[in-house]
Amino acid sequence: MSVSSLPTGRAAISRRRLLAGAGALATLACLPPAARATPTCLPPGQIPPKPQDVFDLTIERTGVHILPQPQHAPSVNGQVPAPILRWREGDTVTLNVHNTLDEDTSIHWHGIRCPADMDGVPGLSFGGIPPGQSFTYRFPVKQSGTYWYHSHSNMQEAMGLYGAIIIDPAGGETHQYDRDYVILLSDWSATHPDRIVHNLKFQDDYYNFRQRTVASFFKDARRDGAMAVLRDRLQWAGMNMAATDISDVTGATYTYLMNGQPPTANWTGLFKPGETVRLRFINASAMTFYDIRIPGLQMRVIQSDGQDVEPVTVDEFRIGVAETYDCLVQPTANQAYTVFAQTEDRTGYARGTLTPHAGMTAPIPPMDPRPVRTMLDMGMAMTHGMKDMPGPAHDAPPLNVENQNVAAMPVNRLADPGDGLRNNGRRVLTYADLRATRPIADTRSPSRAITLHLTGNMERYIWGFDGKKFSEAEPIPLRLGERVRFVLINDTMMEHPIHLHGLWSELENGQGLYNPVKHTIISQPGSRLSYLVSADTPGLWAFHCHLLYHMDLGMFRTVVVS
Ligand SMILES: [Cu+2]
Repeated sequence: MSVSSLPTGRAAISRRRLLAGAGALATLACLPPAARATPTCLPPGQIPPKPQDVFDLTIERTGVHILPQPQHAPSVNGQVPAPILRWREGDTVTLNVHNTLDEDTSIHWHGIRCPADMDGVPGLSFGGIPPGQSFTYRFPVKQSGTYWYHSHSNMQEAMGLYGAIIIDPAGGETHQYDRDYVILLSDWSATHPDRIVHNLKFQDDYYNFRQRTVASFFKDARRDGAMAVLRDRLQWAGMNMAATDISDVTGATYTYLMNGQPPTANWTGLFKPGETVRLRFINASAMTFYDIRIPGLQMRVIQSDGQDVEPVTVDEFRIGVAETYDCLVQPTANQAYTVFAQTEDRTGYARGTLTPHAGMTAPIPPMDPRPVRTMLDMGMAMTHGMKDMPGPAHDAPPLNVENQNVAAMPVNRLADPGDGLRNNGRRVLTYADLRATRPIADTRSPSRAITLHLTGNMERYIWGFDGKKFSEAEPIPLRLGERVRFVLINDTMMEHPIHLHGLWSELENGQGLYNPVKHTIISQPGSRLSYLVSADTPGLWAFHCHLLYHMDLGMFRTVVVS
């Protein structure tokens, strides 16, 4: 499809309004795939009626009208987000990916256990897909649940190249439900990702318009005492960090999308009162954590990262970039409900509606107060000032230009819902709640531990492991068949969603044989956590922070299983 074939200007906008009003299509990019057999273009969030095992996916530059101003984005079969792929456990899937862009591309199947040469990371798995060429991915599907896929080339993922994967379990679903929707969250900017990175390098709080003020000093002083507040402020000033710096990129430039639709377009899912609805939440953002709730409804969390967990009933949960959570909800009243996904920094939200009647809406709740980072996030919760700081652990990386802080007292934060979610009067999911429904397969103890510090210099916008960028670091070698413990110590003030390709990460959250199995694990600021990995698939695997700009600026390693 050529961009010039798309309606533009006023005609496009009025058509967009019509389509949005009908709740039919997210973007103008979503046109019927004329000559293509698969996959068909469904309304956003709608899961294809049947699983398939052969797909033709054409990556092309497409005009999209998510914002008032028209943009171009890399798309799959003309769709942003890319079409939902529905597979069946036990099938061998074939995915023919055609590149019509003028640059290399790739597709990575996030959370899918496949041979390393099918993983889709240029430079590790294969050479990438050059312009005008095709690549066929083929692998057996050995798992079920909710996953997603995205480009691993350049900044294509940040610009819209992502989509959902739903895999039907071979033995049938564990839970009964009447309706099934994907709720894919993402962040969208009119500014090119390279320009955003440039701006962050120029000034780390470029997108942070909410620095604390003199007025807030006196407000805090009345509450906590002037000396305590002054000491706290001086500490932050001495560290060249802002306690309000929650997200690097904010609502100042981002519009937050639900199934490709901005809050004004209001993605809508229908239900009949009394029905059970499955919602498959996927965070396909480049840089944004969301806190999700549906005022008036409780959510039964049944899966995390595609894996069944013992159901946990909650009012709210946080979803890190690249994580997935599946929930069941049972709306009984003949009323609409707002699916509310406020960003962690409270600078915006994605929003949609579950309703028995198209066009019915529910109130949008006000956003919660923004979180403020504390000494807990510095890994110094027990100390009273920088001077009293105990010496860093002996394995900690040195303080230098690439490492601004050392968490002297990193703590276990798995039972902590996270900054901005504590004591808010709602039952909020934590990692400590996650308990697998099946015991882990490999019961051996780990033979060794690999400790990694998550490090950075916020001011210079440098990120890494152990104070080293990817370009300076050696790969992490694992022996095929060995079982190791990864220990992550977060020396930075930010959450990092850490993703290991190709292998499972069994989070050690105290559930023993029933520890949850994940592909992406949030490391909270100032925290220490660990997970076990069985190195059961050979090859070169990417291991990185899934905040795209952190990955791009150094928080990336290669894991070699041989
Ligand atoms: Cu990160």
